[in-house]
Order: sequence, then structure tokens, then C-alpha cells
Amino acid sequence: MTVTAYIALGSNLGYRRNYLDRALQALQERDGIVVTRVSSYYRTAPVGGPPGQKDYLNAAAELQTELEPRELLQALLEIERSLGRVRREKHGPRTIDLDLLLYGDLVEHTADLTVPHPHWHERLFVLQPLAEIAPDAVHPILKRTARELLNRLLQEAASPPLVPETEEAEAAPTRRELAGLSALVTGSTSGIGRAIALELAAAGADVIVHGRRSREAAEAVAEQIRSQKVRSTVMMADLRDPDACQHLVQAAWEEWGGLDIWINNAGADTLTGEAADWPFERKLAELLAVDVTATMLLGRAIGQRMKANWGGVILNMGWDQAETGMEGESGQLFAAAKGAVMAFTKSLAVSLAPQVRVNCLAPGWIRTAWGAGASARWQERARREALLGRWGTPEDVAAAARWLVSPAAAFITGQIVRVNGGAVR
Ligand code: PH2
Ligand code: MG
Ligand code: MG
Repeated sequence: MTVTAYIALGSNLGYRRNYLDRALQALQERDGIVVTRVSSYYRTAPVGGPPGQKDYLNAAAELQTELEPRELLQALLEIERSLGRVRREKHGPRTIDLDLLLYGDLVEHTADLTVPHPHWHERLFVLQPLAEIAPDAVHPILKRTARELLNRLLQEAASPPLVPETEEAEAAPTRRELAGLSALVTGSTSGIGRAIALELAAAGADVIVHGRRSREAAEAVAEQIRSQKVRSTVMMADLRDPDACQHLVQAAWEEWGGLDIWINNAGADTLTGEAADWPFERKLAELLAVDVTATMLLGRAIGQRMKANWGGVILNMGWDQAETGMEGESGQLFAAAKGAVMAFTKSLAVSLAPQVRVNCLAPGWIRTAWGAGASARWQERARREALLGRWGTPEDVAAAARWLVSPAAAFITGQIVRVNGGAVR
């Protein structure tokens, strides 16, 4: 016997659209279930639950099923689990929630099965998607159609109807592919970090700007980010201090209720300003403290939270010549520090799989503060060593970062990606 059933879908963790897509796909693939209609996806404010949660993405689907109601419920639970649903607190954030709304006109209220799902007729985030695909479906207790219940709710609550997630997002899924995700970029007040922070914002992510010395510079970047109609805030921390690293992770995690993307970009500058004249030992100590130790402490602390939450991406910053070698003091210093970051990336990726992806960019000659002021000899060398015959830009690195943290790179982890114009030396 085939029964028409309706379910509600909700997600408010990680890449929500993707979780809804995958849940529907998983339903379709199960024996005894055919998905016959799916509503638009609606962005909705969280109802109940702990403070600071992200908005939900909600939808409804119509199923034709051969399964008994308890079998169907079991299937929904299994799909929730396979998509990383972790039950911790009531109404807490979740990768995916699948609720059985209606199973034919069955009315049952027992310990292991409640249909119709209680309260759905009072919730806009269920009624609106349901009324879209099944306006004439009847609530078997209230004897009202979904359309009637929706109209009553809209009148009583005097609230505007929900609008489906922007058509723009539907038509151009890659334009704002990080919409709804949140990120932190260390060292994002200038140079490559700043370019990455702006690029993630352009892709739709909320971004925390981190700096050490200039709050003013950090605020200016945050301001620019907000012009993309996403959220931004500033956090100052001296990453040479391990306690400051832990505090930064905790504060960033709490800011918007979890984080999806963490970019360890900050590095000691031992090339410009007074640092250029430091003795070798001092340069080494700074590089090890910021580039190596902080990357490791931050990566471990944020990675552990992301893994427990079943999702996240970490990106570290290496150096292409750590692998080939480069002459002189800078060559030795950067090779040791960035080589360590690149090696650490692979072990962190192993440790955090399969929930969290960890990769490393290895930029070559990129024209930041040092490159802009370098001598003619270096200018010539940077152009000669790149197959593409030019300096790289911070935007070149940012474009690679945007892709690596996006769902388009979902099968990429533990990798070092060189952004060096094809330098082959
Ligand atoms: N689900 C909940 C609690 N609150 N809020 C919205 N906007 N959407 C939901 O799906 C939702 C909720 C419990 O399942
Ligand atoms: Mg549920
Ligand atoms: Mg629910």
C-alpha cells in the first residue's frame, strides 16, 4: 500500500543548503520512498533553543511511501545520523532535522510515534513550505487545510509571509557560495590576510577580522566587509601568547554560535621595518612563535570544536620554496617555519577527518609590502621564476582560498596547493 506523507526539513549548521539537498537525495535513494514534491528553501529565524544560533534553512517534501510509519520514522533518523546530526540540547543547532508531519490521515500519539507532528500548524517555518507544495493537505485533527492554517497564522501573528531564499542564489549557486557560513582570518588587517577576508565576504561569508597592533586598520577592513551585506567584527590578539590563542578561538566560536572556516594566515614579518635588522635568532624565535606554534595551537583548538560539531574547514599558509629550498637567511628561516606548517597540515587533516577538511596554500612570489619595495634584482627574479611571468597578487591567493574553503572543494583535504604562477625551480 502506498501512503502520501509530508516531512519538514531544517538545518542551521554549516552549509545548510547542501544538508537539505543531501537529505532529499538520501530519501530518494531508500527503498520504499519516492520524493514527489519539494518546496523552496526558506531562511527562517530560529524559534526557541539557545541564544546566538544561526538562521535555519527550512523546507517541506511530499513522499509516496510503502513503509509503515515507524519504519519511515526510523529512516528519517538514520538519514539524520548519516548527515552528522548530534543530539545534545533541546532545539540546539543541527546539521539536519527531519520531522514527520503527516502520514496519510493517521492520528497517533504514542511513546515512539506522534503524527501529526505537534505544533506544526503554529509554525510558519513548517506551514509556509508545506502550503507551497500541498495547500490542500488536511490536518487530520484540526480538519483544516495547510492553506487555511497558514492564512490564519499569518493573520493572527500579523507577520509577513516568508520569502524563498533569493532567486539569485538559485540561479547563480557559485556567486555567493559561502552564504550563511562564518569565518575568521588571522592577520587580516593587511596583505594576503586582508585580501582573503574581503574575498570570503564577497562570497557571502560573515568574517571576523583579526589583528595584533592596529585596531584602526582592523576596523577599516571590517567596515569594507560589511559593505558586502555580511556581518563582520574585529578581534585583537597577540598570537605569540598561547593563552591569547585559546581566548581568540573561544571568543570567535561564541561570537555567532560556531565557526565554519578558520584561516591561519598570520605570520611574523621579519623582512620589513625594524625587524629586518633583528639578529637571526630573534627572527627565528618570532617565526616559530607566530607561524608555527600559533598555527598549531589555533588549528588544534578550533579543529576540535569543529569536529565535535561535525563540520568545518581549516586553511594554513605555507611557502612554495619550503620544498625546493632557497639561499640565504630568509630561505633558511622560512623553509623551517613554513615547512613545519605544511607538515603539520597533513597530520591535522588526518586527525580531524572526516568531519573537518584541512589544507594549506603555498604562495610563491606575492607582491605584498616587501615585494612592492624590493630591489630591481628581486623584481626581475620574481618575474623570471614564475612561468606566468609576473608577481602574484594577494587577490591571486585569496581566489584560491575562496575555492578551497567552499563546498566545491568538498573532496580535498590534507593538500598543499601552490599559488606561485607555476614556478618550477
Ligand atoms: N526547529 C526547531 C526549533 N526551532 N526554528 C526554525 N526557524 N526552524 C526550525 O526548523 C526549527 C526552529 C526544532 O526542531
Ligand atoms: Mg526532529
Ligand atoms: Mg523539528
